[in-house]
Amino acid sequence: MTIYRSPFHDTKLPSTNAYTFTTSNPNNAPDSQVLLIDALTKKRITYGEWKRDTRRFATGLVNNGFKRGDVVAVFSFNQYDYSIVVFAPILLGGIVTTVNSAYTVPELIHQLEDSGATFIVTHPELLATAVEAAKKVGIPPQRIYLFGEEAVNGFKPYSSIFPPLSTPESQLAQPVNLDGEPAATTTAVICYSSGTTGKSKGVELTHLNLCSNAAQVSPTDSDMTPLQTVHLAVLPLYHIYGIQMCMNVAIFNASTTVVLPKFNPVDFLQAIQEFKVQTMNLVPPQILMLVKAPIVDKYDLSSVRRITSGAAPCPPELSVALVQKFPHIYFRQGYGMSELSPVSHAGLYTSPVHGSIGVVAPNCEVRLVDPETGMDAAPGQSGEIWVRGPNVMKGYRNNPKATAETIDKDGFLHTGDIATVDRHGHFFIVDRMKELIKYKGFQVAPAELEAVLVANPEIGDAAVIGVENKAEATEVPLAFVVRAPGSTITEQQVSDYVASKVANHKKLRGGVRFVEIIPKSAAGKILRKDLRALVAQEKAT
Ligand code: 4UW
Repeated sequence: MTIYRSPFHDTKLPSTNAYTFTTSNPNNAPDSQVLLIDALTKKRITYGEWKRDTRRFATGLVNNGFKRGDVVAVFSFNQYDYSIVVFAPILLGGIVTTVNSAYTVPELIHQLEDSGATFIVTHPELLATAVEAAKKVGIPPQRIYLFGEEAVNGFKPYSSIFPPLSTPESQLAQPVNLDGEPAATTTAVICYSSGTTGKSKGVELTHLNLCSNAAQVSPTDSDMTPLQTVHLAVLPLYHIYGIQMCMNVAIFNASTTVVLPKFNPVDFLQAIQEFKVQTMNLVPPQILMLVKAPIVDKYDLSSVRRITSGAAPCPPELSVALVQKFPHIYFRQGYGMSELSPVSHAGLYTSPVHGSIGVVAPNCEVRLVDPETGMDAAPGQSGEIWVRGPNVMKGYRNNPKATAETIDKDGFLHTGDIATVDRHGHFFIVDRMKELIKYKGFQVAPAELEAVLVANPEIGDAAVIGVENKAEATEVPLAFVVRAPGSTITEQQVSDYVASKVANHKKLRGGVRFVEIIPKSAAGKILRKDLRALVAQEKAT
């Protein structure tokens, strides 16, 4: 059996409470250093204030009935103080589940129910959705708190449950001691992912998972510059890429993080220029914008030193164009998956290999396995990436079957991604065998859209696949639809129907095609590869 390992030495695994680890401050941020800046309002929070307010919120939660193991759902687009809300339950030995802010009521209900959330922190703009979903799952209104400083319709800011500022530190909640084994068994975060198949599932990540992955990424990060940088958090903080890179790792690395509530080119470029941003984690469509959009030339981006791309493939032509246009920028790709906390591979800024997702992260063991034979892929051939390491999730919440289908008895997690590796250990993703579609880095689960489609009485059967949209450097979902007998439903009606039921990023941007029959295997599984082949064939002719 061939196992690929990191060119870096294994790192010591920090088996402790993730709050304790993140604030252990190995990079010496003084309490007076600014930790967070709201890019739009310019409000700031220092390291000292962040630690104090995280403990004040934790204290407030306990005073309102929060117990160890309880779950807080955070349902918001980016807020500069988002990490305070995330780390308060974590320090108490509780759990945070971060929710996509575009979710509709049914999508939110699913996550609240499945995670077992009993508290919600949301934004006034999303309050109506949160209240409706909370009612359905029995979360009382007094356990719904808001970001911001204003009460809305009787719902109060989360800071309203803080004890007074004069409260002595000794009376604020302390991080629960999880040193050793408890860090490996105690869930800290549940993020939602469809994994390799089916609908969205709760990925349980432990304190050890989160701490380990930050420690694993660190050596690949620090190969060139000091860690303390001005970092831009433009990725959604509810996604694992944002949770780890823009919060956990950024705090651990003593960065100052500028937080952008939502991505739009003007605010993004303005924030880089104004705050002299040095490091950013991005997704490929944002790289495309930096390369192509004329507006970029109006801004001074000379402060930027490092850009990482991940969550979806970044074609080599795109990253080459980026570094040609901005020669002062070092670029690398990383590769991750919610179930891997998330990073298993990262490139090195100083020796970029365009098109590669990088080398194996320390403490990870990787196999490339031929999906047909279950044996090691022959040298030079592609295979499915299997990963074993301290960053592999505890499992899917309430779903031992899906867990067993994803993590084998030897502890390897089967990613569903197909890759090759060169003789220097650089990995290249060449295909995806799982069902997942990535729209601008956001997950779209075909099974979920298919369930929405077939719930419409005008639709007899349906299948969804991802197709490439080169102009936007992303995949988009395309639906194949069989009309129900007698139905005259149109493409537009199908698109509008789906758009009314799901979050914006799941819309059928790849279009709708009517077919007579959906190709299926004898076992009734949709033969997506046949549909993909059909699209490829049409493209070729
Ligand atoms: N190239 C091709 C890539 C790549 C990719 C991911 O939504 P999830 O579960 O998770 C993520 C996490 C991404 C991530 C986090 C932290 C980090 O540093 C980093 O590198 C910079 C990336 O996306 O989706 C997982 C799936 O997304 C695809 C792949 O199919 C994977 O299984 N994916 N990164 N560089 N595809």
